[in-house]
Amino acid sequence: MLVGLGSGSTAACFIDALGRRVADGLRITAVSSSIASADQARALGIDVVEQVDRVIDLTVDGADEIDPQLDLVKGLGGALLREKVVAAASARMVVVATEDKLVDRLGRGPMPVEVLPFLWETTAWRLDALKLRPVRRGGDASPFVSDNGNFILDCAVPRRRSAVRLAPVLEAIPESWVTACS
Ligand code: A5P
Repeated sequence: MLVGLGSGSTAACFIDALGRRVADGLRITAVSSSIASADQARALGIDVVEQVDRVIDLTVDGADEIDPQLDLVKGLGGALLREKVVAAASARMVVVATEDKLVDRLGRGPMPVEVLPFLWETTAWRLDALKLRPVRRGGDASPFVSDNGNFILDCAVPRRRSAVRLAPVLEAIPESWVTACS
């Protein structure tokens, strides 16, 4: 199988378990959604590739929020863009999460939006105009930089707005990616 690896503490547990199976002789190839997960997997003897020539069979990842429709917010670990690319390239995705991730509506916590550093402030203005109160992760002193070299703007979903309906609005902004998705 070609297996997609998620990112974050829950995905790390899965990678550990997968590493034990590989040590027992399981033969799989993996694609990772972050450098941290790739490093962890390789240290466990898992073959990790960066290019694929077919659909990923199964991806296992965590989530930050899960609503009753199984829509998710992801990205508090900062790996949202690659997570979304890996998920979209997968035939099947399994989300592993503890009960505290279940919410009535998305937006209990921040909704991360990954943006290009180039003109990032203009992107922040657009998010601000949508009343999402974007805050650059890490602040001015030490901004968080993703594996893709991008910044993350943590947004607040207004109480009466739907994060799911906001997702396509955000994706229409040329410089941003978001992972509030079905
Ligand atoms: C990483 O960018 C995130 O999407 C994680 O998958 C998500 O935050 C879940 O992380 P934990 O398992 O650490 O809660």
